[in-house]
Amino acid sequence: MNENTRIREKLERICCNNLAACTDRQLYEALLTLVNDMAKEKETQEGKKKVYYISAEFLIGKLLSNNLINLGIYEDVREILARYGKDLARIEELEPEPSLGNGGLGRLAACFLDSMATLGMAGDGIGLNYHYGLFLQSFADNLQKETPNPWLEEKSWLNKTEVTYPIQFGGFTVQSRMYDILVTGFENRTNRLHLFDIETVDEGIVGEGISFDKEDIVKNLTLFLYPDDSDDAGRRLRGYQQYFMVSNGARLILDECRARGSNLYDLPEYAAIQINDTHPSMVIPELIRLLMEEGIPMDKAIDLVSRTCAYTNHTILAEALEKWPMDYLYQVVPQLMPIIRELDTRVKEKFAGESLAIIDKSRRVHMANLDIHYGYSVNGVANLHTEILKNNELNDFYKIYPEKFNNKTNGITFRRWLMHCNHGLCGYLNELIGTGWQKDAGELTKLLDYAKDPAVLTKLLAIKQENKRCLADYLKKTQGVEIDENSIFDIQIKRLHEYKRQQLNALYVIHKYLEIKGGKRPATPITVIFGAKAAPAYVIAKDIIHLILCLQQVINSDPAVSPYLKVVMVENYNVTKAEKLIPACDISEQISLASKEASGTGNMKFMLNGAVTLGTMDGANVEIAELVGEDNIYIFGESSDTVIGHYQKADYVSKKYYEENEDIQEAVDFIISDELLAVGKKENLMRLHKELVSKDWFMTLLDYESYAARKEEALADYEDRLSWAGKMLVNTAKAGFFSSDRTIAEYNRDIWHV
Ligand code: 26Q
Repeated sequence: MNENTRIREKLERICCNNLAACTDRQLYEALLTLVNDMAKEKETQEGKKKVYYISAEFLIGKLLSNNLINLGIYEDVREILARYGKDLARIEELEPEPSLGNGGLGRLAACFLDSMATLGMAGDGIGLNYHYGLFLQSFADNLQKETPNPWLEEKSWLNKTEVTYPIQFGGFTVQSRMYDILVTGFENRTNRLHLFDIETVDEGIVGEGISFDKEDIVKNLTLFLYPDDSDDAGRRLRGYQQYFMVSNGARLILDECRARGSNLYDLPEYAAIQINDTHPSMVIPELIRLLMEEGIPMDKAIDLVSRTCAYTNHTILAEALEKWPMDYLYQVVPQLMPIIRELDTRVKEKFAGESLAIIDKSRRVHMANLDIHYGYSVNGVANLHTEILKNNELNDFYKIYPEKFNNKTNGITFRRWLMHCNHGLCGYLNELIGTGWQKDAGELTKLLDYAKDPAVLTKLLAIKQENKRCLADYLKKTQGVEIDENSIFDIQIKRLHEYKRQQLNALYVIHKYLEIKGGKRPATPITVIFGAKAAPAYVIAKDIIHLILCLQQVINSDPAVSPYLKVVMVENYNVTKAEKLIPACDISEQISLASKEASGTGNMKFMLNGAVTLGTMDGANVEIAELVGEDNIYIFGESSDTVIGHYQKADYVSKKYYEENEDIQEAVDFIISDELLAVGKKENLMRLHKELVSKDWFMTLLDYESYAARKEEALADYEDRLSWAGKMLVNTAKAGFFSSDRTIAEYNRDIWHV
């Protein structure tokens, strides 16, 4: 019996031998069962050691299609369904997206799970089962509105387990339960993502928008994923969430290690725990506490934990480095405080510097410092980022623990970010260079043999064109906006943050608008697409969204301009939308202020799909630039050294740039022009204008001139389509380095050793 027949019979059995009569919903649920059954067959016997990737976020996105691909049955299933007149793509649309992450850090965790399973490593994820993922974003009156984003259904990817633990907080105890999502590797083993929850969560306490009673921990503990910049009232809840996550995780890890034969004194031989930013850092004192409960002396417990835990840093933004006030911790997790104090005392006995302390003079616990002292590895997520950590932010630590520091440049899974999202390009690559690249991404360089082949270049352009047509259709269908599929698609999609500088892009849009109104039309029309959510409490970020939405309204309804320039702000940007946007992109905007974007991973996804980067020498852009060479990327802006110098000397004055450059002044002042005020809110636009002219902490105006000049160059180069296609080809060909399979192999080689 061949594979296709076997799968058809299985699916028929699940559908009670009536596949033909099934609705799409029934088929979706049947496919959940099929995938789960087949995935379970690949849960192989474990070796001794296992990786535990603990993270407050796993931005997994929809799973159906990826699981079918990884199990090697995508084509079979599509074809079987088609025989019955069913459309797999339509069925996929029924799947709700689990948005269990804010952005890069959460998506990275999801890519890593895919790669660990694909490489055949025993590596599980540990996190929380948020009932509502990152808020749903809608636009009204050119403003962002937030509503809850449910994803749990009667039948979902979650498998309820029998694992439960009593988790003690200051003053009360809750009973947890573990739910598992199976993680399929590409033609390899299955691992698990363990998500902990409590049964008392009450979705009924949600009020207006995404508001809810933040004090009622028993009802709200896993209700919401925390957006990254929230109000003070929610901080304590975040503390409860973090402890709940790590206490469950620590117990599970110890139970599993014992079951695999550990006597706990050999813990580092059985587990490697990767701490994804500081959100899970309480796992260190919690593990020490649990080991001591087992009768292990404190010195030994500290030693064991310090050889088991490793820490990844994802940011140098001071406001994102977690510092917990001791008073909070005494309230939330009093049982950890004696341990944290002892860990701090030991540090203070050994090292004098205040910057190295775990507990500072304001009685705040520095979670990163805890990780660095009591973990065995500290890694940054791109070369430049790691160098900045070593030489600047964490220099005092680097001096005492040079051997702990290492770099692991981020990566992305090519299963989702090429095979699943770009069937056209994937199919053509298979034809041209074979399928070896799917297992060994380095083989994409075989494409370089065709760098000057007009037939290949023409085909790449045709694939891009088709993806642009699909995106135009999708945006028409979902948002009612019409865009010209023959225009240049210039895309910036990522969280809204001042350091990522969506405002810089918006200023250029204004400049272009005024230029076109003045009679200077671009050779090819331009469509500037944004997608971004702003943290609900981040005022300026929301003002920037307001500006973009106002520009969209003014520009798109101006008949003299809109044939040549359009602005689209995609509503509710998420993983599913990224999968449609990225394959259709011509110009990838990666324009953060140098030194601020630790790595970026969207930059890699665009590159892989044949977009050309317009970016600063920041994060992984630096490595992209080295790989593709200067002819195949548009770099602009001041270097990280210069920027860091400005911060150190506090000598950046945005007003100077505003006053001395007419283009800048004209664009900035347009924010508070009559035209924009007619469609926007005076308060928001005035505030943003003032911010740019009198503060501009992330130095937007510093780089405006070089940004505009570089973008003009890219737009001009686009006119020579074959030469542009050559750049596309080189970008795809050199993207192999950014496979998360490579990243995970490096983590294993240097840190985990499983
Ligand atoms: C911290 C304190 C209190 C509340 C929330 C937070 C918080 C939440 C989320 C802090 C940071 C985050 C997320 C950070 C993040 O996504 N960082 C990104 O990580 C990517 C993967 O390494 C990098 O590519 C990006 O450059 C980095 O910005």
